[in-house]
Amino acid sequence: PSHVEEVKKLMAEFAEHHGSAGRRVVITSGGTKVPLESRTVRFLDNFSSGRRGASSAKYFLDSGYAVIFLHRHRSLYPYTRLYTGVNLLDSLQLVTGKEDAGQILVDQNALPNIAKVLKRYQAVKAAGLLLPVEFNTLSEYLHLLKAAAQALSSIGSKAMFYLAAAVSDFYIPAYEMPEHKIQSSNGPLQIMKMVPKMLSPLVKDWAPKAFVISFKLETDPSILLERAWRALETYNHQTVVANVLDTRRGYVVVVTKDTQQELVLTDEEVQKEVEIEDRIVSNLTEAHSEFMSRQV
Ligand code: 9Z3
Repeated sequence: PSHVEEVKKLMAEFAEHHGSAGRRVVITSGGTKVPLESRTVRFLDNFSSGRRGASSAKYFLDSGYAVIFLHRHRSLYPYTRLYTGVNLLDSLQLVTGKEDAGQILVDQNALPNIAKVLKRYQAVKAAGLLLPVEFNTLSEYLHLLKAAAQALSSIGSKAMFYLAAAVSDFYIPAYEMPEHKIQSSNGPLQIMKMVPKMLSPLVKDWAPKAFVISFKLETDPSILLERAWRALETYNHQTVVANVLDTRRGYVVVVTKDTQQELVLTDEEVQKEVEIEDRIVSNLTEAHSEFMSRQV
């Protein structure tokens, strides 16, 4: 991607700025886009609103982690995600009196908890604890993930990778990609290749000491755990968080080689707007502590 060099610099600064003491997490979030033509009219997209990643970022920040937030352009973003349903202009009012001219009033009923959220957001920003990096395409995602892993390689086991982005399994290699819009008169499309799995080089080469968590998404619950185990066996990383599309907001299974733990929200918790990411993040930060203590 054209901005990869610039992003590498920011990531290196981010890694240095926080010294070797603190823990960092790279959160990936949102779906990747795979173009079908180099002058793209059509593309294949993976579903993800980005809520899992954006919400988790907040809980990691609350737990003292610094966060690289590698997310799909325009997917949900930490803190501001709480106001995505709000029309910003409807919640502002221009003061027209002579002395106050130019001032703007905020309707705090339209933006619930805005003062508290703004305070936290500004503190996180001022301390440089959140580095947002955007991707659109699968290829951008892969290059930027590699860059993040390399930037954090110096902090070893203090780095966590929380791979919640929905990543395409299929792509078209650049050398096979047509330049112009594919014509339907040429018949059905049979052009996709399998994406080489980036989890292998991430675990083996780019960040061999880091604590790595991947997410497994299925729509058929009966194959979920078997797929999670297979991923752990294939890639040899620490944890898979398994979820089913329809129930992902209230139920996940945290799977390791020797354990599997269900995290479930009760109806009462859902009503109180408890978020499952709160549970996932506290489970994983604890596991990360244990992982770090075993490395020394
Ligand atoms: C997930 O499973 C995430 O939990 C969701 C979150 C994408 C379901 P939302 O963003 O949804 O809150 O709307 N992410 C991983 C999906 C994925 O592509 N996993 C790959 C796979 O299942 C492995 S890396 O093969």
